[in-house]
Amino acid sequence: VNPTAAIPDPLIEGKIWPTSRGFVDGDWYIEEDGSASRLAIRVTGKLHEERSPFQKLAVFESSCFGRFLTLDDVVMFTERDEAVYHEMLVHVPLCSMPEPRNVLIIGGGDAGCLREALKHRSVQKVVQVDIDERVTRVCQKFFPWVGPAINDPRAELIFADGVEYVSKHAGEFDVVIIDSTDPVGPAVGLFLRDFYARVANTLSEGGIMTAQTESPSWGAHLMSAIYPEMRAAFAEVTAYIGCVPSYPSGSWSWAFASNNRKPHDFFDAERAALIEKSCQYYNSAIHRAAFALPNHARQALAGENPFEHYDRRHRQTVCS
Ligand code: AG3
Repeated sequence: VNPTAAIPDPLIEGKIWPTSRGFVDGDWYIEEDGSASRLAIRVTGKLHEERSPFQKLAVFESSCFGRFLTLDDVVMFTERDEAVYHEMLVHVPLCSMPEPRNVLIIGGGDAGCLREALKHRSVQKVVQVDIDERVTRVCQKFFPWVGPAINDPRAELIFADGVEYVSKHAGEFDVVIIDSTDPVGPAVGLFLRDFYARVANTLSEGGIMTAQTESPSWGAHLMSAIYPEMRAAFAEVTAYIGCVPSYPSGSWSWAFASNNRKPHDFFDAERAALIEKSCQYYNSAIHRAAFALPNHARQALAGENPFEHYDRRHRQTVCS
């Protein structure tokens, strides 16, 4: 008898194990991951909460992480370490090509990626397509970078379904950045081969897609499901990693995918040296080093879950 047989395919069924889910307990915001572990942030208050047509939004205040945004009770970013995530998602692809001009961001309503992309002088247009306008409006009120970024003349904000948008803009973008939530519920579509094939289609010759792809340690089961989907649509797919302390396990991964460019084919060291002056995390050495992957991450990229033994044991304990 295979006790895990009843567990549906995580990505296709949209039922991921484990899922992150947060709640407030006294002074603590607690995010529980698949009933296996918890991340806790001491909060000093809740600044905002609302339900948009798409999701629940909340903004908390904390002394140590600053303000943070949650969507459907999952931490999207904290002021303390959002720069790590956004810099890595944006500067790695942009510094990997000579003159990036047109950039597309799918998701990213908080304008963190937008802010970073606008740092590149060759960039003429950044289109941000988030389905939920309320994310941008709420972030505009609580986070200082949003106003300047969305008012930049090179920024174009579209509030619509990213999947539909990429279906209609073939060959228009040098870089496409997927700044999504976790692969649960409505976001699952942003992790499937159909979507990636459409993204590949929006890229210009030599174009690059980057995407957030969960934790290589705690989310290895997710990575092992995501990367084969990506490889179905792109010739070159690899991952790079970094440290985002407020995400589950703290170690995080992003995908680098292209049909005709590999990570180290080109690196604009001069531009990186300029950009890194305004960065919290990104620099030339990090750019190169981030592609060095531990063996368990290589395994996940190949579609295997290196921690399957623990995950299965936990599923048996919690799901039965
Ligand atoms: N995107 C969400 C990354 C996933 C975080 N997952 C989690 N905490 N379980 C962040 C959007 C920021 N622009």
